Amino acid sequence: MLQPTENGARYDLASPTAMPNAGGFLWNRRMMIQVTCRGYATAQFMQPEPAKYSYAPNLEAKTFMQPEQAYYAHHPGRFFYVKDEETGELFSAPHEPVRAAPDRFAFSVGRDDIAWTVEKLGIRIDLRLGLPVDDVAELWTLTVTNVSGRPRKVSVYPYFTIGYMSWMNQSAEYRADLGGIVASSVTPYQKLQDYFKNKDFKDKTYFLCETAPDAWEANQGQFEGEGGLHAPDALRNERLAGGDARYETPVAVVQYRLSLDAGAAATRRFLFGPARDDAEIASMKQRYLGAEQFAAAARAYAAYADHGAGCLQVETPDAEFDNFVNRWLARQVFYHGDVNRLSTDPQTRNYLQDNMGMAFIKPAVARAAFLHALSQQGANGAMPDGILLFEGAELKYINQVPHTDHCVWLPVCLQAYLDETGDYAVLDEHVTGHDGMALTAYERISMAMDWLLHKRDHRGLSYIEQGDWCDPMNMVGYKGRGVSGWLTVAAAYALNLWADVCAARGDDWRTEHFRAGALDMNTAANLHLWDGAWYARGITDDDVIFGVSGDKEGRIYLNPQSWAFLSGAPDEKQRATMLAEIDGQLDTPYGVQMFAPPYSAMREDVGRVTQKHPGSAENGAVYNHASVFYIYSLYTIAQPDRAWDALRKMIPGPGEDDYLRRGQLPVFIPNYYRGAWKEYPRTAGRSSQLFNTGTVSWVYRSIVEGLCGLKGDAAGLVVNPQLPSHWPSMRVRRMFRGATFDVSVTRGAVGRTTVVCDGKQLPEARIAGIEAGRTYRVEVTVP
Ligand code: CEZ
Repeated sequence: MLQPTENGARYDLASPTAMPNAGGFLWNRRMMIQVTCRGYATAQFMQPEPAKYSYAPNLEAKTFMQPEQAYYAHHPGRFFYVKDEETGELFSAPHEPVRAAPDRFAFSVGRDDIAWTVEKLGIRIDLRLGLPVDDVAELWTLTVTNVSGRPRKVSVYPYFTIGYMSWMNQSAEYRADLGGIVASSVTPYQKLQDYFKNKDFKDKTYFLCETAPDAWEANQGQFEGEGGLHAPDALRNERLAGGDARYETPVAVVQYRLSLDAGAAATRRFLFGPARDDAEIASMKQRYLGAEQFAAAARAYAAYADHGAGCLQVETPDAEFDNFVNRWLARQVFYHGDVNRLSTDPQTRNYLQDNMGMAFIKPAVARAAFLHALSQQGANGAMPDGILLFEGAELKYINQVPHTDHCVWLPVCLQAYLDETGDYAVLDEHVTGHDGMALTAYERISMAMDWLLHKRDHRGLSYIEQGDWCDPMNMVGYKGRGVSGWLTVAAAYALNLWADVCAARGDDWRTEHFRAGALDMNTAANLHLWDGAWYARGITDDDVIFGVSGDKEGRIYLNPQSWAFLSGAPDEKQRATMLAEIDGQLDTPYGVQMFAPPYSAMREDVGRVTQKHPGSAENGAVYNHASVFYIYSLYTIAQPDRAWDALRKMIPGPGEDDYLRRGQLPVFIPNYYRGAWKEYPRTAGRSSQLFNTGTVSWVYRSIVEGLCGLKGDAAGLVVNPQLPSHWPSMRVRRMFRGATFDVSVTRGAVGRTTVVCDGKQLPEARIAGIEAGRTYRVEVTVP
């Protein structure tokens, strides 16, 4: 049903019904498209805020990307109807809207394209979607092949949703001069100032055909008639009627009437996208629409995607895992770091973590991002809720809700960059902040650490206000008194990391100051939050401790435990009970739940998180971001087996049962899998299908630093692989500071990790004096 092809470079799904919501995504700097195996598509482009060119049939609310999107008959899609002219039989590729059972089906997701092969009625349809690197457009290739062994007459009708563009003005018509259907609209607005903002918008949607069609229809209602989308009236006629849309819902449908000898094939190319005016449409056509142009765009896109290759290739006893890490993981990390989830005001913590991932892919981008984030710091050291990326961008959605954790991510994420590059000079860069002061990055992050120290209550615990890492935990502290257990230990971890940086600079005063602060917070956590076997999640405005053994729901949360491992709050005995409780209460076959049991009803002193459906998102899902914090923390306390177990569960497969349950191809990590494993076993494990997630940068980091144990420090590469105990060996190719390390790790009768580098045994498990351009052969023996 599902298998890797082209040596793992693609994944092919052989059924349109087994995993109906499974899809793939493509992006470039200006746009993103997610397409399902059945042909539904969600696309957006930046102008500079996210906008659409293929709309739903009703007015869509503007919002951020949602998990578990529901698809419905008129959901935007890219469909190709095929009609046998002799019998009138109909099917559509990829699968919607006709839903005829195919004789053969392959949905194939690649790094640079998404493709289908669908066979029915002796006709084979091959489809391929690619994107240009620097423009907003979909490049579609359709090939129709007669595989029936006799001459055939068929009509093929590409159907591209344009949808409800505007309540002010929308229309569409066939434009022979441009060679396709062009829909026009006016982005609806009411405020005068929006006129000036919107007037250069790309309010047209074009569908251009390389080969002039035999007929067309631009009016959705006319096309569909009484038959419905699965059997549209228009397809009963010999030819489409050539209609237009005049303040009616536009669509782009064209017809090719093909006579194909046995074995013969016909290829058609299309360009679909938004434009401001006819001139832009004409120039897009010239730039992209043609066999050579498509080939050139594909080469350019491949070169772009090559930039996201990352710094690691692994060969372990688990081939599917290797394939995911080597082919897909870095791609998803690169997506986040390169386009910031196609938002103009990424949440500060997301921006910093996504760029933490970029430290392994394009460190210069990460560096610039850290400095850019610091330029928006407030005079009191606080970081804003979102980082504005463009002139005129505004804080929207969740960024208008005060969260208290943003400062934490500065040292945490920067550490990965420093370890990867050794570029401590970044700390001496001067950054002019919103406060107008030109301070060094070092001074700014120190200010942020002081802000964390300051924002604490009389017990020394961190205030939460309307949320911390957990966005919807909005009512623990809205009256100004509630505190976050997670943030308290997370801040302690951040302070400890920063104290190390201060120490390396010989800044004794700050080193002492921040170390003492971290110790104070860890002590406060142990005094006020330790519940006997694990740490509480927080204490509410009304002084109710929660995330504790006395709670029926939300009894144990993962984040306070993971970050306590990182902060060093628990002693060995505490660590042992915490791990046992996590195993017993949070672990599931699909990963480790963010907390358990999920809330079944609103808790007004915890907030919106308790209103989400139990087992979805932050309400007790296997929320992969939380789960990977745990994995990362496990590597820091030498728990390789637990870490591996949770890490492996993050990737769908390898068994067919697991794929079906998750409903997702192993080409990305989603933001969550349904939890509530005990309460709602039927839906447990189901993927959210949302590929925007802070998870992936941490997965990459956990694999580089933890599993492979090849982490940089100021002057070299520290070697400490942490294989799960059932692995006898693994190989790693690691690119680091311009050099390449071919590392083979084997288990042996040694007391501690030993390293032989280019034939010489090293005195410690650390490679120093690295020369860029060189390839090192490294043999590591682990106990
Ligand atoms: O967004 C993520 C945030 O982008 O939720 C994480 C948070 O740490 C990330 O920064 C945990 O809360 O507001 C909501 O209820 C949503 O659930 C968002 O918080 C959530 C969505 O998954 C965004 O795609």
